[in-house]
Amino acid sequence: ASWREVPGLVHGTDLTDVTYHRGCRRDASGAWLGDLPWVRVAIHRPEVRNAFRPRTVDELYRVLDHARMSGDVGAVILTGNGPSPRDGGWAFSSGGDQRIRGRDGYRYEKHEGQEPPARAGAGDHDHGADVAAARERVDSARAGRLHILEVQRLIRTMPKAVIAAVPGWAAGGGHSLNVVCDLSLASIEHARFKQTDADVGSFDAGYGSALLARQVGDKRAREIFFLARTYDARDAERWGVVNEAVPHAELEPTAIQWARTVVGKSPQAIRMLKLAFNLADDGLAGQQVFAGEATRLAYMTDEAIEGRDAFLQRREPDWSAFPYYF
Ligand code: S0N
Repeated sequence: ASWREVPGLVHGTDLTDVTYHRGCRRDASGAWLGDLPWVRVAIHRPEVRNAFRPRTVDELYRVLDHARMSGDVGAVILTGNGPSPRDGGWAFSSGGDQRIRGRDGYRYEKHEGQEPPARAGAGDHDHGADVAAARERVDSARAGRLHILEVQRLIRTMPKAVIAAVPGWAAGGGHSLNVVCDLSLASIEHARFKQTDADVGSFDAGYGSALLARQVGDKRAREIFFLARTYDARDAERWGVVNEAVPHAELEPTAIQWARTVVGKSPQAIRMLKLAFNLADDGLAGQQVFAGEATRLAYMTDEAIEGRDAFLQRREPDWSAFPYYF
C-alpha cells in the first residue's frame, strides 16, 4: 500500500496547512495501480507543533468533507506531519494557534492581500488599534469563530471510521481532536498528551471534556483538565484515551492495517454502528443522524417503494404484502 496526493483542488484552493493523500497500490517501479478505500489527512504545521489557525481549520474541514462524500472511502487516518524542521519534535496537534487569538474569539491572521495586526493575540494589546483595524480587514466568515468545533462534529458524524494516529504532542484543542476520533493509536516514543485549555483561558466544554469523561471516567477527565499534567502513550492506552500504544515506526503502518481491517467489514454495519455508538451521547442531534440512515435504508424496501408509487400513480397504497410483525 502506498499513497497518492489528492490534487489540492478541494474547492479550488491549494492546501498549505494540511496534506491529503489517498491510499493506493503501486507496482515496483512506483506506477499507480489503483486506489484503496482509505485516506490520510495530516495537519502540516510541524514548526508550531501542528497548532491550527483558521486556514488550517478551513482546510481540515474541506478535506474531511471530501473524504466524507467519497463513496469509495471507508476510513480516514488523521495525524500530524513531522518532525519539526526546527527541533525534530513530533506533534498530532497543539490546538488553537495562540499567537493569533483575539480577545473577541476571532483569530487574526494574514489573508491574501491583508497584513496581520502587529500585536494580535498579545494580551491586552489585542484591543489596540492594530486589531481594531484588522477586524475591519478580516473576512469574518473565514476568520472563523471557534470553527474547530465544526471539524469535531464532522469527524463525529461522518459515517465512516476516523482513526487518529498520534505521533507526538496532543495538547489543548489537539487533545480534543483525538478524543473525538473513533479509534486512536499513539507513538510510544513521542506521543504526549496534555489538556492545556485551562492554562490559556480556553475550555472545550463539549466533546473534548464530556466525551473524554465517557472514555476515561469522570474523575480522570477532571484530573486531565484541572491539573493539565503531561501523560504518555502508555498512560493514554491504560486510561482509554487511545486504543493502542505502538512503536513510532509502527504507528502509520498499524493505522493503515486498522483502516484495511475496517474497510473489510460491511460498510452499512460500520455506518450504523458508529452512529449508534454516538446516539446516546448526542441527544436529538445523534438521533437525527441515526434516523437519517434508517430512513435511507427504509427507502430501499418494497414497502416504501409501494408508498411512493401509490402517490405517483394517484391510488391508495396496498400494504397487504407487508407484515406488522417479523
Ligand atoms: C504542545 C507543547 C506542550 C509542546 O511543548 P514543547 O515540545 O516544549 O514545544 P514548544 O517549544 O512549546 O513549541 C514549539 C514551537 O511551537 C509553538 N507552539 C506550540 N503550540 C502552539 C500553539 N498552540 N499556538 C502557537 N504556537 C505554538 C511554540 O511557541 C514554539 O515556537 P517558538 O519557539 O517560536 O515560540 C507546548 O508547545 C504547548 O503547551 N503548546 C500550547 C498548547 C495550548 O495551550 N494550546 C491551546 C489550547 N487551547 C486550544 O487549543 C483552544 C481549542 C479550541 O480551538 C477551541 C475549543 C473549543 C471551543 C473553541 C475553540 C477555539 O478557540 O477555537
